[in-house]
Amino acid sequence: TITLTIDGQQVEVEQGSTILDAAKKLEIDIPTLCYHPDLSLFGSCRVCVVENAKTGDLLASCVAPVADGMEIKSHSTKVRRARRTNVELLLANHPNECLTCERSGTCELQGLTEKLGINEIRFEGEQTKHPIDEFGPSIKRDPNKCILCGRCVRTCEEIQGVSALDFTQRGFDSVVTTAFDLPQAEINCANCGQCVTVCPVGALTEVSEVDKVWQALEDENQHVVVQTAPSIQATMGEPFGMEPGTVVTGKLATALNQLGFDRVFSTDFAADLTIMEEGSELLARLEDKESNTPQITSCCPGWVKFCEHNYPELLDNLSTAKSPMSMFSPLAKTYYAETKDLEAEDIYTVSIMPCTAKKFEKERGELQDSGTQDTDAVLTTRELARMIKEAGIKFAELEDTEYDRMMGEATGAGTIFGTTGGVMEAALRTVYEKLTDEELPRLDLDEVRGLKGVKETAVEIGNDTVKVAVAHGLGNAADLLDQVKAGEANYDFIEVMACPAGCVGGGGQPYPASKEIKAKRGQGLYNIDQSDKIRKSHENPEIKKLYEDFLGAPLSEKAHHLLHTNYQK
Ligand code: HC1
Ligand code: SF4
Ligand code: SF4
Repeated sequence: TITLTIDGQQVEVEQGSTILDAAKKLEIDIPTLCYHPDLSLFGSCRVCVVENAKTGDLLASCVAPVADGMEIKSHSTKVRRARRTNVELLLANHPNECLTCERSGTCELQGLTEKLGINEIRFEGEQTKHPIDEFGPSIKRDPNKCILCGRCVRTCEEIQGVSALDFTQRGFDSVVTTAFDLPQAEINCANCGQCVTVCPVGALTEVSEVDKVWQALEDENQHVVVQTAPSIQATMGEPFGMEPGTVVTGKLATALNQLGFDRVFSTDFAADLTIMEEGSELLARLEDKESNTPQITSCCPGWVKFCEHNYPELLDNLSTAKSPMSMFSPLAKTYYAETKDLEAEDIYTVSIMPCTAKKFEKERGELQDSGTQDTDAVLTTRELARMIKEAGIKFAELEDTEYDRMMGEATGAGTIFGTTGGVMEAALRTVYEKLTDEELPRLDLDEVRGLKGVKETAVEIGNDTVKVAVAHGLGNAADLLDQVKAGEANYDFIEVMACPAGCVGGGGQPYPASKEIKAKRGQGLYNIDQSDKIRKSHENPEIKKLYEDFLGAPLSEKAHHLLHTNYQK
């Protein structure tokens, strides 16, 4: 170990640690900007500089290694001046749009300006001007706000293995952009929004659909039906100051009613339906030795797009079941519409998702099985929070109410879809009971829980052993699928979620989102499951009724028409 002092306090750390690591151990707060704990070290912004007391040198603490006997000052005059200068230089080339920027209040650059006591910018110069990319349905990129921290570039490359973004090498004009400067919608981008979640400023945001939804809510000719994704129940409290993982299901229902939605339904209900269809498909594949296994989940649009680009040969392995969101919407416009004597066109479907890729999913040409576009608008968790704030609703103080009946009943199985491993666990609960006609002895499948990149287990079902694997984060998924392709791994069923930790870590979730925060959100969903009376999809009474009254049976012709899809090679 190495011993050094910071601000006169002695600390011991492992060799190879950085000064920033040592400061963290002493709970000394050093400001950072380009640094991110999940990414490789970069050391470009020099906001984290500290002073070597013996030499007077300034060191970027996020990259500078510790040395025995080192004496560091974390907030000397020299340090504070350098930090201010570095941030002022960023501000000099940053548009003065804080008042109207969607990151106002969560922007790290704004936070630093306040923290470092910067109240003037001493440098004045020309500002770079780049075109804004807002051509796709999911992600808006404003290079003028980019501060070149490279967190998005590193996330897309190191975590997602996509490498859709990079720096151009043109000095003052240097900027983060896509290959050939193409709109993000025209490249291999998976729309996962992980770049958005790490952007410290407003350079990367979702494409907002808030105005569209306000309009629909005010239109008396539209019957507006909303569905909320599983993970939202454990994250929606965060923008209102509540602890990550706090369960706010009842408050969500109240808030959505107050906003004026005509029916408040749940994507968890449709997640149960996905399990019925996808589980039946798996049973069929397991029985037919000729069929393509492993079966791979298809509910994550980021993953589906990644698969279309990078693993077209595995598309036949994807479950043909649509995602819960995209099963829900055509049912809202047919099954539910019939009970109200409404046509599909009279119904406007909104889904509240933790996800930027769902905005892309809803635009897919094949998802029009109700006769119109099935899902009309997708709002991220953050966008719904903005609407709730704008409406003056005090979310944290709301009373709990219930979701509406018919498509609002959620089981614990549907709820855990929102965290990595949840789809697998939910599926096995149902597949086990369908295959054996016996009650599953242990519901919690701990082997597929937690944040390990790739998880695997084998489950004894009757006389069969079903081998399963779970990957979250596209980089981890690629590692797993390369093994499958090379014949080195042999699974029956694989769950893939594009975002690290699954939807609780989605690109549309509240800022900030560390690993610890994502783990708490996931635990929130497991807590809901644990306390639910019904924890298996096939026991959801509203799902049973849907099959009795409308669909017939899983994989029936009607189910195929409304609930299954195909993929683009
Ligand atoms: Fe998800 Fe899903 S879990 S994909 O992450 O299968 O977005 O939460 O709604 O559709 O149910 C997202 C979450 C969500 C779908 C479900
Ligand atoms: Fe990369 Fe995902 Fe961002 Fe696209 S949305 S640039 S794939 S991190
Ligand atoms: Fe969206 Fe969830 Fe997939 Fe992330 S893991 S892209 S939030 S569906």
